[in-house]
Amino acid sequence: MGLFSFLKKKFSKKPDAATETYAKGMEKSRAAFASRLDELSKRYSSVNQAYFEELEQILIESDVGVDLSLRLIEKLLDASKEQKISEPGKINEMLIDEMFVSYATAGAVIKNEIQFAPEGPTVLLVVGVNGVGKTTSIAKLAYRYQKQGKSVLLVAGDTFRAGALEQLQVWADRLHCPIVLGKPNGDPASVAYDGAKYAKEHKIDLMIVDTAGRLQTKANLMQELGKINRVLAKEIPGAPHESFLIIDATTGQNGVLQAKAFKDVTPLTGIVITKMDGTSKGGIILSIRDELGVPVRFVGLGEKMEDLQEFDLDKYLYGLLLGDKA
Ligand SMILES: Nc1nc2c(ncn2[C@@H]2O[C@H](COP(=O)(O)OP(=O)(O)OP(=O)(O)O)[C@@H](O)[C@H]2O)c(=O)[nH]1
Ligand SMILES: [Mg+2]
Repeated sequence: MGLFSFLKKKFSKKPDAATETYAKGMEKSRAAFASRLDELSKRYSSVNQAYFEELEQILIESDVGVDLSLRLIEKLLDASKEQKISEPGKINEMLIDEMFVSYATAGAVIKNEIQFAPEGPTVLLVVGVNGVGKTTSIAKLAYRYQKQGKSVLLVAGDTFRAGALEQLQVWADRLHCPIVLGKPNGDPASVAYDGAKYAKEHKIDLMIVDTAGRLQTKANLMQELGKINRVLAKEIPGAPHESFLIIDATTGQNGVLQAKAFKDVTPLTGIVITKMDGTSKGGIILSIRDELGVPVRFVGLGEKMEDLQEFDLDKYLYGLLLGDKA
């Protein structure tokens, strides 16, 4: 059974809340990708060179990435020749299957939920450039784990941007969770140190460290994050247990470049892609996985607390391809 029929079957019952969040958050991407695939297959009675060129265009414009797009098209060309398939609908189904395979086989398989340390506080470091949604994603993650019964501490390591401390404070108040603040323009590593002490003393389950998103040179970034990492590791064994890079889906391939730069300066255990609801280029998830091998752990599909969802490939493909049409 092809993936398309598999998805249709899997989601044929009334979708759960998480699936609906995907379907809604990916409306724009679906319009740009699935609708165009549909329209393309209706315009051609059988596939030819021009068909594959148009297909390639759709993939690239959906931010699947040039490399991956070319590889996918090549595979389809081969398969269509070998198996003598000329029906556009069949080729499109094969494309979806190949996209799934490319994701499933690139990089390590990992559970998306934060992996908690067997003992003591678990530390999550959150990094990314300005305005990508670090602070709001932190609030959403805090909310998620509080609901799972964990005690959460927020640590305001962004001492650089005016208003950043206050913004995190507002979230801490709303979520009723403790917060450790540094001084404006203070050393983020010393805030990380204070946070680690607090987390140990108060037996916190999850400590989330916000960092400054200023665009800086690689050397500065490496130095700053390196220092935070060292301080955390010294205070809490194995910390930071998780390091998430936040990427704004609306920045497209630029986000992929940011991810490469961050991966070079600090170890990453996962990626959170925000603002999926604001882009028509939902293919970015596939290209990030293809080019970095770092798993996408969570996806931001809207502004509400519940809109940060654990990444699920089936739900993602459902949102990208079917939505309300299942
Ligand atoms: N629609 C939508 N908006 C989002 C999402 N995630 C974050 N935002 C919005 O993006 C804007 C920036 O978010 P912040 O969390 O302040 O970003 P930041 O990375 O902490 O920014 P700096 O601290 O300036 O580096 C806010 O207006 C958020 O509401 C999402 O998944 N969907
Ligand atoms: Mg912030």
